Amino acid sequence: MTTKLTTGALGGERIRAAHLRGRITTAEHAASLIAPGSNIGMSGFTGSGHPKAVPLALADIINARHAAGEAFKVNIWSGASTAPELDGALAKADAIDVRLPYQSDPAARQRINSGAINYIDMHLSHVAQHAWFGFFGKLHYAVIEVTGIREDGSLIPSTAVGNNKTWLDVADKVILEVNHAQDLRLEGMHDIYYGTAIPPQRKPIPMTAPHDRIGQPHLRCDPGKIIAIVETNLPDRHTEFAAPDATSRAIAGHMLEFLAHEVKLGRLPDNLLPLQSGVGNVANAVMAELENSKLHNLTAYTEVLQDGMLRLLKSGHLLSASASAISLSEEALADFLADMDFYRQRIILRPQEISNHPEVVRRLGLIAMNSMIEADIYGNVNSTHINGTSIMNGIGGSGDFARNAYLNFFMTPSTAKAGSISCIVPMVSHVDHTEHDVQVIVTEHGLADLRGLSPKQRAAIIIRNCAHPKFRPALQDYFARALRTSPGKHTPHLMDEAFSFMGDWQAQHAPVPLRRPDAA
Ligand code: 0RQ
Repeated sequence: MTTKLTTGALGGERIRAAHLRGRITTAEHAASLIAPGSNIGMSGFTGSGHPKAVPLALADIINARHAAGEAFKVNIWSGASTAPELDGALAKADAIDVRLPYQSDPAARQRINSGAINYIDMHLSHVAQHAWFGFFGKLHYAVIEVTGIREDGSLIPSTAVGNNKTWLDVADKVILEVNHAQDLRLEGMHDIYYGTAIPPQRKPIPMTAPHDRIGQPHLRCDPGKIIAIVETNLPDRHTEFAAPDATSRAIAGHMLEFLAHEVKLGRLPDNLLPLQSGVGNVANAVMAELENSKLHNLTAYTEVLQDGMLRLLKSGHLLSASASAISLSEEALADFLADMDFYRQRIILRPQEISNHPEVVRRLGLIAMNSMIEADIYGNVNSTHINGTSIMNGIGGSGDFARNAYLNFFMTPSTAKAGSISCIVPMVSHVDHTEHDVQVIVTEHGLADLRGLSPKQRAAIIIRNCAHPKFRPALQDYFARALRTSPGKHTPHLMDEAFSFMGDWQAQHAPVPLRRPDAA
């Protein structure tokens, strides 16, 4: 893998602070300053705003050290997922010991599931405060991508804010990547709030509407901590979305019908409440359906803006969008750059401790919409694990939003792996969102509104409305037998069958198993 990505000839004009120009160097030199065993706070959130040259150079150094028989690993903290040149390169170099709080990289996932990486999968709103509390130990380095450095040394953030504010504040030493590929017109789009404190000094966060600006547009950084500045000219990772299909459109259709009904009942205003949308194709399809709806004057308070949200801003359905990052396909990025002045008036990018803050989420009353891997008949949701032992990505912000939202949806196609696995199961193999947090479950077959229902009432409606018809009889049979023979009748289960679904019944009747043992 090459690290010759910094041109060294980018001219330094984005480093307007004359007193910092002397620290401009190459990615190779900057990476060589990082010691083995270090805790490194990287910028980056959903493939945007991550450092793109120093991590690659570090992977090269570590590969060389490993080849020479030396041990060299580092601990990587980030905002959320990064990209092949960060998580991918370092994972392939077997360079990561501890990784937190979220990843979605295939190489990192493979090393986590083989046991090589110690992955700490965390609620994204917890990360900054746990760093201030000292729960993770000392942060030795912050490696942060920025769009530019101003005359006074303050930093123009790039396409993601994530935990940058915290990493810059708590790190001993700072390496900056100034990325010329990030548009300078991003300046002013960010709102960095410096009013957070640790208990018992905390004060309320002064935000009462999703578009409120409560901070400043720039990041501060103690110049004494900056040990290297590297110039790059490299793009973010672009996420391409599948066009909405019949399944994702059906899921979106059920949700919109439900929301319209809530408006009719007077439980939601005509323009709903601020929307939070998770990642992935289904979430994107829901946004696309909103575009075809009669809903207007919507707002968004979410953690990442994907193509669908941008289109909703353009079409006028959405008035404003607050997030921690912008993560776009190439096509959507072209539109974003072409119409930057329009988007600048409507988009605010914040630190993730604010975009995901339970206090703000509860006060604004969000409508949270997140994808899941599977749900069980009682409404427990698994967002992260395959077969209970292997991680997919991580909980990300889904817990921050779901537990504190006004209304939450968890959505999935009813089956996975070409219809061979049911995403509605007797008992989830891992719980991320408990039955106490989950309000509405949606598949292409229908929607289960779990509010105000007991476990047994929930089971009946989840099986009837959400399970795929070919798995429904097996689930109904399980539930009926559990009702008869379970020692406890509050949450009836057949504990010896719940995971190996479904014993004798399956051998005799089930066309296909609900959970395939080799699914990965
Ligand atoms: O595997 O890629 O090998 O085919 O899981 O599933 O259907 O492509 O769905 O891309 O929307 O991701 C929950 C993972 C859904 C995602 C999850 C397999 C399936 C496929 C992906 P393959 P799809 P999506 C915002 C909020 C957690 C965090 C969150 C996620 C792969 O949305 O990571 O919501 N969310 N954060 O085949 C076995 C099942 C399965 C299954 C799916 N029941 N059994 N495999 N798969 N269901 C983001 C942030 O916070 C940053």
